Amino acid sequence: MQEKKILVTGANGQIGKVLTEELRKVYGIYNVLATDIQRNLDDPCYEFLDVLNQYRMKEIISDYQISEVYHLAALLSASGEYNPVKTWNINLNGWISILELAKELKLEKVFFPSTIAVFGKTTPRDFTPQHVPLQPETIYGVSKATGEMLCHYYHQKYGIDVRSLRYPGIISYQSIPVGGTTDYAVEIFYAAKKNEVYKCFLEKDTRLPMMYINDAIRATIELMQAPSESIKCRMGYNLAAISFTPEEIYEEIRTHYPDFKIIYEPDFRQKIASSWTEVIDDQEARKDWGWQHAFDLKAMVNDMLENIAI
Ligand code: AKB
Repeated sequence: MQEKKILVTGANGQIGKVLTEELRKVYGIYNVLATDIQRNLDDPCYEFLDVLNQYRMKEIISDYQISEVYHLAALLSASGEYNPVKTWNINLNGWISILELAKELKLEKVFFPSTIAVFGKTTPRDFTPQHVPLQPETIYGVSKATGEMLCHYYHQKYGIDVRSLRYPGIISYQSIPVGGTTDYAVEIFYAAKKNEVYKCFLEKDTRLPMMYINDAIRATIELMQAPSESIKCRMGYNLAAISFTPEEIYEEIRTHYPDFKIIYEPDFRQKIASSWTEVIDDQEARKDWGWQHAFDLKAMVNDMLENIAI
C-alpha cells in the first residue's frame, strides 16, 4: 500500500504552521510537504508554491506523489475587504485547481477550511444550525461559501473525498494572525503580557464563536481520519467550542493580570463581526465523527499565558 503523502498549502499561516507540525508527528516529517509563498530554507520538506500557479501545483503533487491536500492558503475577512479580487483568486481559484487535480491525479482526500464568515444576516445568530441560508457580507465569506459548494459538487459529481470545517475564530500562540476579525482575541494576550493597554477594535459585548488552536488542529486531523462513510456532510461542518465577548476574555485575563486595562475603539471590523453568529450548533460533527472540544475559556487563557512568547 502506498504511504500517505500530504501537501499543506499556506503552511506558514496561523493554522498551517501548527497543523503541519502535528501532521508530521503523526505521519513523519518527509510525508508532509509544507508549501507557502515565502522561502523557508530551515524546513527540510518545503516548497515555494503560489496556489495560483496550477502548473507548478500539478508538478509538485506528481513529483511528491501526494495523496492528500490541506488547502490552507487564504486571505481573511478583514484584509480581504481591501482586495476582493485577490481574495477570490487565492481562496477560490486555488481551491478549484486542487479539486481538478484531485480528480485528474486521483487524490485520496482533500481538506477545505471554511469559516463562521459564511454566515450572514439571514442566519440565526444563536445556536446556528448546520443547514442555513448562506448570505455572507464579506468577500472572504463569499469565497468560502462558494468553496463549500464546490466541495459538495465535486463530491457528488466525481466522488472526490472532500472534507471541510467551519472554523470559529482561532486563538493560538505559535504565530500572530493577520487580517482576521477575530484576531483581537490573540492580540489581547500580547498586550497583557507586555503590560500595555489593549485597544480593542470590537465592541465589548460582541460575542463570537472561538476555539483554541489545540482543539482546531485535533478536529482537523480527526475529521480527515474518520471513515468516509461517517462523513455525512460534504459542505463545511459547523464546529464549536467556546463563545465569548471581548469583555469576557479581558476579565478572564485579568484574573492573572489584575492591572491589565482595555479600551474599546471599534473600527470597520465591528460591522463584519456583527454579521456573524454568536453561538454555533455543531451537533452534526459531534454525531457523525465524534467531535468534542477540550478547552473552555479558562483553560484556553491559562495555556495561552503559559506559552505565549513576547
Ligand atoms: C477571520 O476573523 O477572518 C477568521 C475567521 C473567523 O475565519 N479568523
